[in-house]
Amino acid sequence: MRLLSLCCLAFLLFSCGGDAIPPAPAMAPLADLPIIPLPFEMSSRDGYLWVDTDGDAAAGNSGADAGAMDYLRSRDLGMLPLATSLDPSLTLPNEAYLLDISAEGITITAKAAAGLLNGAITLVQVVEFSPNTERGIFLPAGTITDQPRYAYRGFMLDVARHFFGVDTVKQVIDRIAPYKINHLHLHLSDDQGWRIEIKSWPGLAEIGGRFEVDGTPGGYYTQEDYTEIVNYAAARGITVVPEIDMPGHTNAALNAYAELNGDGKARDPYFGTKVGFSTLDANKEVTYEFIDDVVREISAITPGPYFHIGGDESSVTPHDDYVKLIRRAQDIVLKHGKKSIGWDEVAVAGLAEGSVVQLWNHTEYALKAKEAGNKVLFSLAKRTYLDMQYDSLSRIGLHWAAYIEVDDAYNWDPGTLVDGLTEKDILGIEAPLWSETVRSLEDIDYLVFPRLPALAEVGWSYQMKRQYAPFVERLKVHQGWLKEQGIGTYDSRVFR
Ligand code: TNX
Repeated sequence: MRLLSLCCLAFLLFSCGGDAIPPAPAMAPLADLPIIPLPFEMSSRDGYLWVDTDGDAAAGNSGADAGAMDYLRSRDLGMLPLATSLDPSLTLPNEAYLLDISAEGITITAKAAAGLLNGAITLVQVVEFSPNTERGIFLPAGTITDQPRYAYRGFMLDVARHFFGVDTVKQVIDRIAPYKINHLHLHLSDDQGWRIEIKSWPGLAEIGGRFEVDGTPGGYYTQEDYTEIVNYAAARGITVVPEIDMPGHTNAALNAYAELNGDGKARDPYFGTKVGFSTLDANKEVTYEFIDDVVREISAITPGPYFHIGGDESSVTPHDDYVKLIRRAQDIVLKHGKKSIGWDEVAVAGLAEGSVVQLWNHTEYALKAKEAGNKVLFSLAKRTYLDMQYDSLSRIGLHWAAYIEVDDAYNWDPGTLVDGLTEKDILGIEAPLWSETVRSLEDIDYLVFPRLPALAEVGWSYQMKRQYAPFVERLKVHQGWLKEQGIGTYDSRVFR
C-alpha cells in the first residue's frame, strides 16, 4: 500500500504539477461495499481513486454523458472524474453497465443511456459507503458489471385516496431512484378522487378532485404538473405509468358527470375506504367517448409505453359488461399508441397480445394471461403491498393480505411463484402503496422504507446471487444512510 501511495504521489507530482495524493484511510474493498440492489458481479483491485472535493468541479468529466452527470449533480457529486462510453454493439440489455474505478478516474460503459445512468446510480452508493474525509473522497479500485434480472421494477403511488402534490412526488422519486426502480405507476383516479386535469372534461378534476378519504381537501395535477413529474422522473431513469381505474373505482367521475351513470344521476362524493360499489355503464356510448378523451389526453403527455386501465374489484359490473368495457378500453389505448396494463381480473376479458397483466391477488390468472400473449407483472399483495402493516403494532397500514416484514418482502422468487410461467413470461415486479391510511411524506417513508430496497433487489438481482442474511447486513447500512437523508424509515425487527 505504501509503495503504491508513493507511486501515485510520484505520478501526480509529475503529471499535475503539485497536488499530492494523500494516503488512503482504512477502507473496504469495492466488492465488500453494501450496494443495494446487489450487482451481478463486483471485483476489487489494489489501489484507490482520490477525489479532491475542493478541486475544480468540472475538471475530470468533460464529455461524460449528460444524463449520468445530471444525476450525479443532483446528488452533489458533479466533481467526480467520470468518463462514459456508449457501445451500441454490446450484446447486453440496455440497462446493463460496467463501472470501473482506478487511480486515474471512473469510467462507465454501457450499450445505452439507461445503462450509463444505472452506473451513475451505483456510483452514488459507492461514494456514500467509502471514506469521505476533509482531505477528499477515497474510492476503492475495481470493477462492477451489472444487469437487471427484470426489465420492469416499479413503485405505485395511490394519489387518489389521499392526494400528494408535485413536490412530494418529486421527493418520492428521489427516494426510489437510488434503488434502480424504473417505473412510477400513478393511481390517478378512484372512488375518492380524480387527480388529473382532462381539458375536454374539466369537471373530472375540478369536481371529482375536491376531496380525499375522510372528506379532507383533495387536489389534482394540471397537465403541466403531470409533465413536470414525468420529466423529473425521466431524469432519474424512471418512466411514469398513468392509471385510470375502470369500470369500478370510478365514483369520483360519477360524481362529476351525471351522464356517466346508468341512471343518469350524479353520485355523492365518497369519503370512506370500501371498494367494489361503483361502475361505469358499459352500454352507454358516452362512456366510450369519456374513455377515449381521457386516454387521448393523458397518452399525449405520457412518453412511456404503458397506459394502465385498472379493471380491479368491479364487483357491481355484470360479467358481460365488464368484458365488453375492458376490451373496448384496451382498443382505445392501442389506438392512442400505448400498451395496456390491467390488474389481474382483466385476464378474463382477454387482453391483446403484448399487454401486461398485473398479478395482485389471483395467481390463477397468470397462465390465462400467458396464453393470451401477455406478460405478467408481479405485485402479489402478501409480498409487495407496501400499505400492509409490518405487524399488529404498526401505526398505519392495512393487513387484509398479510403483515409484511422485511423478510417476507425479500424471501420469494418471482420465477418459481407460478407453475408454468417461465422467466420470459415475467415483465418484472411492482410494489404498490395504496393510501387509505397514508396522509403525508412521513407516512410514505414509514411504509416504503426499508421494504422497498428489499423488493428492488428481488426485481433487479439474480436469484442465485441473493441471500437473506448478507442482504440484512447491507440493509442495516442503508437504514443509517436513509436516516441521514432525513427519510423516516421504519425500525424493523430484523435490525434488532
Ligand atoms: C385492493 S389491489 C385494491 C385497492 C385497495 C387495496 C388496499 C387492487 C387492485 N385493489 O383498491 O386500495 O386493496 O390494500
